[in-house]
Amino acid sequence: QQEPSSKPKDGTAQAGAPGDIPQKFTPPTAGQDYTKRVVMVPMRDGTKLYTVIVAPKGATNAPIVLTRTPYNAAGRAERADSPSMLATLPLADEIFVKNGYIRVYQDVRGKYGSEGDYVVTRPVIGPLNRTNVDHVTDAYDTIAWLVNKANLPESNGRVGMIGSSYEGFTVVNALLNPHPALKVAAPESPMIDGWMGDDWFHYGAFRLANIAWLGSQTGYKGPGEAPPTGGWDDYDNFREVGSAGEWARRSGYDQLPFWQRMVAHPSYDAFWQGQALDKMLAANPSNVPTIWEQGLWDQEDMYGAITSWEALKAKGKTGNNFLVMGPWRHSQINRVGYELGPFKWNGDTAAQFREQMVLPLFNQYLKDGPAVTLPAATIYNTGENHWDRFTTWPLACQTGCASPLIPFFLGAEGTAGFDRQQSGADSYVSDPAKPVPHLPRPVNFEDGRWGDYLVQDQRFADGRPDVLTYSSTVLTQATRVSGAPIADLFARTTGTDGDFVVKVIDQFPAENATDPKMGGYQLAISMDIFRGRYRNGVSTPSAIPANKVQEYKFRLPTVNHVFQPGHRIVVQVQSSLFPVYDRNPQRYVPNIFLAKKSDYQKATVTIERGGTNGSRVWLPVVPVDQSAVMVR
Ligand code: PG9
Repeated sequence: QQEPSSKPKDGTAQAGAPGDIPQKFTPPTAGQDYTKRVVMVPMRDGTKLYTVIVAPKGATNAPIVLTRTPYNAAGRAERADSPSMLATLPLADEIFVKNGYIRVYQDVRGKYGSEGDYVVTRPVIGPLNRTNVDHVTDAYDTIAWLVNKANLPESNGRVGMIGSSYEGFTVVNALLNPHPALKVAAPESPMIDGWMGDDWFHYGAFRLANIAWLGSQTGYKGPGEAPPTGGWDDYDNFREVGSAGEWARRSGYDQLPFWQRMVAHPSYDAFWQGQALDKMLAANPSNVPTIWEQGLWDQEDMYGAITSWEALKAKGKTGNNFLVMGPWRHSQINRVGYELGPFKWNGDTAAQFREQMVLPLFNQYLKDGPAVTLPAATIYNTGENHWDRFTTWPLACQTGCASPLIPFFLGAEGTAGFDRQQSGADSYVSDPAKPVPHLPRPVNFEDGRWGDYLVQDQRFADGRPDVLTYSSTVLTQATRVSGAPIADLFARTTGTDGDFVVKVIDQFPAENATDPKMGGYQLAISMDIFRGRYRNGVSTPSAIPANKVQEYKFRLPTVNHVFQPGHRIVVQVQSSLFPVYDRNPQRYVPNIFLAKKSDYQKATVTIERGGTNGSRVWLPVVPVDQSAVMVR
């Protein structure tokens, strides 16, 4: 009889033989056109941050583009598992790959592969951050490490930063004390002021839409899911539960420190003021050439890029401070930009931004490319469907612009116009049990409509008994608006608190022979919400005196639009926009997060019109021909 051999000649497995998984498996990378390495970059406090460096194979003297993210650096640096750097990195990086850049993604401290503790949009060192590290120091230390030839011999020692939303927030932090090697920056829809108009509140109205983010993002260090919401219709889900605080309690968000901080700071107090990055930039303006990007229909961060650009401009930063606003939803800038909802644009506007604006600027400062002549503001003209390139912006504003804002008055029987209207008033009952939805129901935040909700045809709301619609006559001439409208309502309510939503709408001609379903479309070109308790100051909430006329004045998102002949200018007013925003109980309570079901009450809201205190929207109306302030 033969002894069993541990080395069978036919290759079949034998008892006691090693398994099919070798100690080490290294697929050849010879065909790969890049190298990818993961390094733990040390910060000044000893914390190491997980950093993915993707470099073209054989690169020398190459510039670096850095993104600091809470969204998984490893995942951000891998669109596809491919030997090609172009396919490996995200679509928005194609401009950099084609131009020989080194691309770096880093996890912010405490998330995914990075050490340390995670603090949501960590405030800068100071009263709100008693440690000796923040995103300013982490960006500084990272850049110092990257430009050290011993660490990254392929680099030319120059760094640009880019990123959208939270990643834009980290770019702006780096500008507060830029490392000398940071030569150019592109904050895209950055989170700048979480209370005034970016992710958490708009003028004090809390954004229920973002609450799930907290669960997935701060419930776990790595990937996580928000707690389940229940039924399909988020309108019902949120309505049945009551306040945002009760929703948080039932879903477990009340265990999360950032949620607890939010509940402790419902007003614009030192907590929010102390982390408003536009104010910090104004106090400490950066000299780094910066291109600010903002979507004109950004459903998440609609506020901060333009206010930051304005803050720097006010400090004399002109030749190196550029604003770009395109016809985009949130972060669409990193994807394709041919269309939004039913609207088709003049080509891939997002690619145009990346290829014709970002790349030349980055090439200039990171590669000694030709000097770029970017205009001060490049803003898509959403009425004429093309880019406008302005040497100055805005064209009309309250003070200091070539043109003043012009009042557009609400009138009788649903009319509106630039002439002062006869005195009168219109009332509606705002019922928290039946809030006005932000989209036709059922509303589900995961159904794919969230990103386009701001371009939704507003006729679904027009005609509701709790929505007032005021229309101009049919325009016989084109009317251009270029700047930020200001809503200015004079209203009384039977309640002691209340919200005001104002929409500026372009209503299309009733008949459209080419695309019949677009006939009569109501496109909101600007809309926002204001919580009435803040009418006397955003940090000083107070009960509204019932049945007394009060003024509610607030800036609306920036527009650059031409209303065409045959269209109408329309304004809508309502008192809820749900469930994007939580409902106002309409009875004054100290903290709406903690409102009880019994606090919610119907209120009759009356909008005053005509006379000296007639409700109006101040529109940035300017002549249509602006060629004198445009570059081609
Ligand atoms: N808008 C998202 C966000 C930023 C900052 C805080 C919370 C959420 C984002 O897209 O990153």
